[in-house]
Amino acid sequence: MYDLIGDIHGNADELIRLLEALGYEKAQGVYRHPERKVIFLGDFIDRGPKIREALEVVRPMVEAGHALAIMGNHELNALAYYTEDPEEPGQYLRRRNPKNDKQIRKTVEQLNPQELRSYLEWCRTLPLWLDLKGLRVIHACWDEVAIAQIAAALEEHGGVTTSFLRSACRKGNALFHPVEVILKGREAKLPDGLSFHDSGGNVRTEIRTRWYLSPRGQTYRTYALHSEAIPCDLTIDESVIQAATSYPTTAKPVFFGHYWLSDKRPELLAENVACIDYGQTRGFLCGYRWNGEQTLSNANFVWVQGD
Ligand SMILES: [Mn+2]
Repeated sequence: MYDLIGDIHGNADELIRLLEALGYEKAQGVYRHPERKVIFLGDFIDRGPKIREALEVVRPMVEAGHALAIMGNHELNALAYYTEDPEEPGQYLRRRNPKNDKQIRKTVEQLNPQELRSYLEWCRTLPLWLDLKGLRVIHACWDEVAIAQIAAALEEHGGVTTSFLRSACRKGNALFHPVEVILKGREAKLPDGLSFHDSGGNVRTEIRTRWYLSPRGQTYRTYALHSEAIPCDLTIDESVIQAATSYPTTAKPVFFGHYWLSDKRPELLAENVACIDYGQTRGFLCGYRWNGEQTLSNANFVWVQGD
């Protein structure tokens, strides 16, 4: 059975405390449990103070078979940031600009070039989702159409190659939208003229949606994952409804991270939908102890709080 662990972002101390709280012990340099495995939900790097130490826990667990891991948007971004665009020599698939430089800065500061290279090659091998017996795991959004497109492309490109990354990183290319959806979630534009400030202080005109729900009959505020910030009680526009999908209540449970649902006690989003990313920059790291149940339970969240 599996223990799911949300976005670590270089918070190795919290990771070790959470593993220990879940009964994992270090032996021959690798955390392990006699009966269980971890599934890491991606976003291991950037932001936090102990990125190397976090990777030194996660990667050996995966390589020794004590854990599975999927890719987060920060891993894909890092790969693209260091992959030169074959069509535009001297340019990288992820643009070098102040915003993108800032996102990866802590990782670049904390890892030496050899470590970074080795880590990126490992990242390239990570799956973008897992569809296992009894559960599904993805970084941000389970979307059948996007997943089918990406699966076909992985086959065609032979994995997360430079050509795959190029298609995923350039607006207008075939993989841009599907990869955005699964790694960053679905968004919906607010009615004209409306905007809000996100938790980072950025002005936003799009909401991050509760993609697992049907938007029919909802307002922008109720359909948003971070609803407290949304200044709009208008009913969701028909164009958003037409483009939306939802996650069937009868489908296998799905686990994801990414959303940084801070300031509250971890809580299921639906009986078969669990986000386990709760604002770890303040030292909060969340997990879910899964024992095969198809109806998830709030009692199975496990978390540690930083100092
Ligand atoms: Mn993320």
